Amino acid sequence: MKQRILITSALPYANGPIHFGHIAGAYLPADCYARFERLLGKDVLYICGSDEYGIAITLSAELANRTPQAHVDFFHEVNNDLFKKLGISFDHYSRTTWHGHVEVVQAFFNDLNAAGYIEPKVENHLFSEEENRFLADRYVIGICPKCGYDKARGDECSKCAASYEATDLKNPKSKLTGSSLILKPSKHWYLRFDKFKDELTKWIEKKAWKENVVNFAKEYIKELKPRAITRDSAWGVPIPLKEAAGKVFYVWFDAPIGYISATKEWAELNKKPESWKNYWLDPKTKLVQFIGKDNIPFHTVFFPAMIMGQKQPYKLADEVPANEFLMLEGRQFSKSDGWYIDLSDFLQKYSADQIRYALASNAPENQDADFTWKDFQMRCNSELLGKLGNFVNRTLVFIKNNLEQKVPYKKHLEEIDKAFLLEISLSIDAAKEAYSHFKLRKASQVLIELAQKANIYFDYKKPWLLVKDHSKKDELNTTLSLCLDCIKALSLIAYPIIPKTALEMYEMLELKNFLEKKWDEIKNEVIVVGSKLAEPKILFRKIEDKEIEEEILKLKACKKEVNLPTSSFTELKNSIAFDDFEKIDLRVGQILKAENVANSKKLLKLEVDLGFEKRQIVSGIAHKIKADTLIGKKVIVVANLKPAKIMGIESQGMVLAAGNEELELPSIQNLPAGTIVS
Ligand code: B3M
Ligand code: ZN
Repeated sequence: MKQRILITSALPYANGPIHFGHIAGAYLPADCYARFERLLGKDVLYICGSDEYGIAITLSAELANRTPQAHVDFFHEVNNDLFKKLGISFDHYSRTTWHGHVEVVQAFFNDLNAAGYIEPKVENHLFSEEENRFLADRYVIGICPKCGYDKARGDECSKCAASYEATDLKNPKSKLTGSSLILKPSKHWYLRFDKFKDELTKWIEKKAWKENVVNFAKEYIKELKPRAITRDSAWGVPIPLKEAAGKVFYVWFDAPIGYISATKEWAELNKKPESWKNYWLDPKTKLVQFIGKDNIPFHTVFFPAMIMGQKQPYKLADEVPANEFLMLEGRQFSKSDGWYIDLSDFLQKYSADQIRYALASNAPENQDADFTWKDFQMRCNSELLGKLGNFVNRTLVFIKNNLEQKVPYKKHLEEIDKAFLLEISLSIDAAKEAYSHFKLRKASQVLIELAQKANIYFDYKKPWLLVKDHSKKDELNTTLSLCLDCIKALSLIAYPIIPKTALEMYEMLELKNFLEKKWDEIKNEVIVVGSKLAEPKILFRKIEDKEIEEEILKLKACKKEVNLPTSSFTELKNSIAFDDFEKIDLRVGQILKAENVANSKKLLKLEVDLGFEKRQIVSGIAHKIKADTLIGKKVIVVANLKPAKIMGIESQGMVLAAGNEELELPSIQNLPAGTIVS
């Protein structure tokens, strides 16, 4: 029987259009993997859908002046359409507002409850008497308990970056109406994640996943606490308890169950309502869950724990290939700051395959990556067009002009021909290996290197000279025959990443039914000598400098500069004596290394040279500055701060920085590390 592979991509919130960052993180890698495994002849089911509940949705809907339903209806379509245009080959794209989702979520809760994993607890929450509802932290603003900033958000302060509970804010107000809030007790249901600690630890122990994924999960498991899985809201899956009227499940409880309900919907639409069980209940199925790094704890800890508490033997993830983040020209994508690229606009000017290749070849697999317009242009022009497109075109045009457009024959193979054939075969195997381990950078590299080697072979053989010498007819035919074999190999290797182009290449060889064949079949397929080839087509268009310059200007023009109104300057703290200041030992430090802390949008782990010793410093600036721009910089370090642990990582000091939305590090460039700053 065919091996079954169930592939999922994180369910994107239906509150805005997806951007390159999402695509590079969870959709393109999953799609390439799904296409690859289908080519191997596996029974692949690739499932996704919109995440439509939760505070992120209701708040965004209220700000857009729409009902949550109208809001998710709108963005579900927007994203579904973008995925189609990008060629993401979901077998089903569902949504968590699908009616069948409720039953699955409630059954999960009932099982956990019956097994003693759920506990209710009454606590004070912020309540708006004017709106007659409890407000989740994202709905609340107030005075920061730490720095006094008066427009601090309910969960964190955008000025001093403090993080706290909404109930800690001074003078909390509703973000939408400005009404004052009171504390009111409310009952919520907690899932005892702590009870799964041992089982989770044993399970994760055996996983050979990416290091950052395993480490992050392990850290998380160490400090597992009960967590509230219910919210006061009218938008969500209702709790199946009488006393929980007016409450719904927390979105991170219902969303991962969405993978299962989406599969059920797929099965129903296929008129085989029980067939979802082949994927979710059969231990032989391989479950591969593609996500961005910010979703790691939910997929490696919370959802697995929820499954462990079920009576049904649902599959736990076999692979969680989480990716790091993709930045845009050195900064995080942010629609609200105007720092983003409109995807539907983009897809009118550039092809899906161009962006798929650009993102795959620069995939944020082991560290954050940066999308820049210049890099995009380089990859499209010099790699796709200059290497791949050029080789395919010169070969086919040559055969058209000189060999009546017919497939040439092979005669005697010289050493160089044999070497080229071996290269083709090894490249196919290397690509197979790369795809099976989710390595898109590697697969892209194999593709372009093979195209480059093919160009070198073509140039070395000089068919334009061979054609002039009748005694070289066999060599001419052999050379071009090998070039056609190479085009076929390139189409096979390219298919998962640039499927449309790959099929065009394959069909230009007048070969048919690529999608009905398997990887090895295509690898070994013989192109029939003497058969007529199809018309050569241009595969890629050149992207002009002018276009790229315009894109860069447009991006910079959209960027919103954030200036703080004078009224929001924080009051000065009480004066201190000079002696107090003298206690702080400030030194020049040179940053040697800077890397993002797995699973944190904000934290950077720095290695700083203080002249007399090296320090590890964890700094909450990752969301505002790119790690590699810091390397080599000399900054000011509080060198005698007591070491502290931040997300389990020891920080031995502090780097001075100033910033709100933008961030700057005061620096001293001409003095050696270790110099005293006073
Ligand atoms: N919607 C968060 C996100 O888009 C969330 C993922 C759900 S996966 C079950 O990053
Ligand atoms: Zn603050």
